[in-house]
Amino acid sequence: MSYLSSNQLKQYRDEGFVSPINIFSKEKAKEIRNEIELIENRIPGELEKSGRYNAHLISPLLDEVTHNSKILDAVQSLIGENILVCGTTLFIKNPNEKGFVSYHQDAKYIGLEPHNWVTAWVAITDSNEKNGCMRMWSGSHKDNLKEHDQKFNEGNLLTRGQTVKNVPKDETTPLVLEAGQMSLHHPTVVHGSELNKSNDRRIGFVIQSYIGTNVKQVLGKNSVQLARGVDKFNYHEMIGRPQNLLDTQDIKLKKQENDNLQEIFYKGSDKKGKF
Ligand SMILES: O=C(O)CCC(=O)C(=O)O
Repeated sequence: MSYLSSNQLKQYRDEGFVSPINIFSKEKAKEIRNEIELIENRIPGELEKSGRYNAHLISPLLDEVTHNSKILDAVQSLIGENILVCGTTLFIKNPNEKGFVSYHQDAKYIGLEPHNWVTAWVAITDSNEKNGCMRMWSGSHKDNLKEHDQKFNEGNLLTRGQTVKNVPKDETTPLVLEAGQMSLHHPTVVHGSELNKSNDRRIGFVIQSYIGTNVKQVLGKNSVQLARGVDKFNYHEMIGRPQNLLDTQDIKLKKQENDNLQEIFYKGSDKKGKF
């Protein structure tokens, strides 16, 4: 069992995140990395641009992570026992590419209300200051939603290049993780990440997000999987879990879900970015 301790709960309440939490071994992380790279090799482009979303629908190993009971115990400590998965994102930063994530709040354009949800960032490779780990503006989750500039800027791995102004970057906390560890962060905590200056890839598999069954999608349609408990609200369509790697029907489902996500992420914007 890995329900959060009272210290971890206090960290989440005070700072807006909990980290690090051990989930699986480095060997398992390597196996998962191999599956991701096998998909990239077998179907070039499948995990790029808006294909980076919902890879758990085509990969049994990423599905296994998404439904991992240690992760769900920790998540249950924060949002209760009835838990849905409404999506996942692969945040991959290759060496020599100019990828970064501007400081933002997840809740700004994601349409999930109320904020009874949490995001799990699972390290598939080590993630540290050299390769551009996430950095958190501690305590910023207490202030509700902030204004975001929409920059659509080069190298920005966010849909709209959404950016919160005046973030005290020198005071942000780096979330250093070893492969197989995770962090959990609050819907309104301001966070971002810098360039990967190492010689290897930095891969984060992000369950974005685990939502309580009482959470609605107010900007569009988000299908879900039941991760734990029961769903008495029935706000969302339920979808299945992959049995095999790269099943043709699963690839179609992923594409459909990702098209729906585009509608949500770019709602009200006359411009679209590459994700
Ligand atoms: O992977 C990163 O560097 C940023 C990810 C992020 O913004 C998130 O998981 O909400």
